[in-house]
Amino acid sequence: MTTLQELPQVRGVKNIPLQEGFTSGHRTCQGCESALTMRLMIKAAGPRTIVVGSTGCMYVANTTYYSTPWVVPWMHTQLGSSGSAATGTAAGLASMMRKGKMKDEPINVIAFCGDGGGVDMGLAGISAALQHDEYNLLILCYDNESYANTDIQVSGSSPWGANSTFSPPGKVHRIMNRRWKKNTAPMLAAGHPSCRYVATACASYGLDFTNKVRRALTIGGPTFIHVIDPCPKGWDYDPKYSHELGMLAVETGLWVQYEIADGELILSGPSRAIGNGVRHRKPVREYLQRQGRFAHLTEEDLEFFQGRVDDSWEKWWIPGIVPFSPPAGDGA
Ligand SMILES: Cc1ncc(C[n+]2csc(CCOP(=O)(O)OP(=O)(O)O)c2C)c(N)n1
Ligand code: SF4
Ligand SMILES: [Mg+2]
Repeated sequence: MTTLQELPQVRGVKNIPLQEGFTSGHRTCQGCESALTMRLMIKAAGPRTIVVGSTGCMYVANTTYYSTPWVVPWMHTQLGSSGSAATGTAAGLASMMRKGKMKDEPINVIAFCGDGGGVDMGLAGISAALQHDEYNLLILCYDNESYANTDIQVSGSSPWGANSTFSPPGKVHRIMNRRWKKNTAPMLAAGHPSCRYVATACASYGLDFTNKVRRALTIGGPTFIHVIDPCPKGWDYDPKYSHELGMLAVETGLWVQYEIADGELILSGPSRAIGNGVRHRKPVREYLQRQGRFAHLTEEDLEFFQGRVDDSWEKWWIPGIVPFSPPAGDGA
């Protein structure tokens, strides 16, 4: 295993590093939260970092010919291969250092993927990467809840009822996407017992996200962070509201922020306050009705949606996170 960098936790937003690793030169849409996720991710990691990115908006819009915002080594990888690219990069570095072909120094390896690339297509590769506990790496899934780059197709991470180019509401069927969003982070945490760190975050809570990236990069072994990214184009709202929508996703209890470090689950930000009962969840409609992709939802649909979120907080074994029931007592 290669050595790890020292990346202390950042105390206070004013102490987030000023040095940029993701600068001008990208062509993401105005208000693209995924671009902010990239910017904060690399600020947290610092310059001695290799970033590998799978196909999607954060590849295509960031690597227009002869122009890129990345000022760290960056490589594109195939849509479903963030996991294998991360393992390969970490293994390559370890081998070169072992053979004395490059200086033995701590270098962060981060592979990012979209929800299409990670939650759907590349899930097997991510699973394999999380089992290779001899390599230090972070896989970051930026979730804009669609295959955005190819014009907003529904993914396994798209919310129930969302209008997309593959799930347009029609006269016969108003709700075309009837699948509930895949519960990716807990699935990966539960399924990979030797993975030391899995977290969820949102760039609207920049300090929380920054510190999660740093924890992931310093704990050792393969790690995973799932970030929700409001996308003005796919979610259909004025770009100036990305930050607010990210906050609303958390404040309504729809997106739960937590980290699972060495088997210990810790809620963070508003999710912690909600979990501790010191803060009420905002009604989900306050989030849904701000987005054109839900404009066709009826009152009944909104109540259904709210009911599912309520269930996740009131009936799940671990509120908002684990949907099983605890084992029944043996009656003894
Ligand atoms: C194997 C493969 N199938 C399809 C594509 C076409 N494609 C390019 S980007 C993309 C969307 C990826 O969606 P996601 O991973 O969610 O990233 P986003 O575009 O939303 O940022 C698709 C389907 C591809 N590049 N490779
Ligand atoms: S489509 Fe969405 S994710 Fe893609 S660049 Fe635009 S805002 Fe960002
Ligand atoms: Mg996507």
